[in-house]
Amino acid sequence: MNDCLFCKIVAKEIPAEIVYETGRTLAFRDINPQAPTHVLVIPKGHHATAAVLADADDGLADEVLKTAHAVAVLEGVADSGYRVVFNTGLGAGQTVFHVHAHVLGGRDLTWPPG
Ligand code: IU
Repeated sequence: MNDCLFCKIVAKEIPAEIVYETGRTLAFRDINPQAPTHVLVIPKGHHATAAVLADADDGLADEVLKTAHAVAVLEGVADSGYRVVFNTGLGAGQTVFHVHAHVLGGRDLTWPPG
């Protein structure tokens, strides 16, 4: 049995507010938003981290990035500026091990991140 939370969102076993979808990616609102726009973009297939996704070498990482940009356009933050973040590994704060890009925007974003 697959206990991955985000796989369950893909399977519609757990509800999420989906904002955009392609054949191989899904974008839904983060339940604990850190900015007016905070959307998570995932590949529908399970890959634990951005590193694993990068190694998959099948164009899926491209598709995730294109979906992130499409979300920024849909959310109206593409022109003002937005951030795409992959927390990768425990030390970087990754808590859900189904790779996801955080798309953040709608407010001034400071640098460096915490
Ligand atoms: P992280 O990069 O792995 O730390 O991000 C996980 C995100 O998943 C975090 O921002 C959570 O608020 C978010 N999230 C969610 O949107 N829905 C959930 O059911 C759970 C976590 I658990």
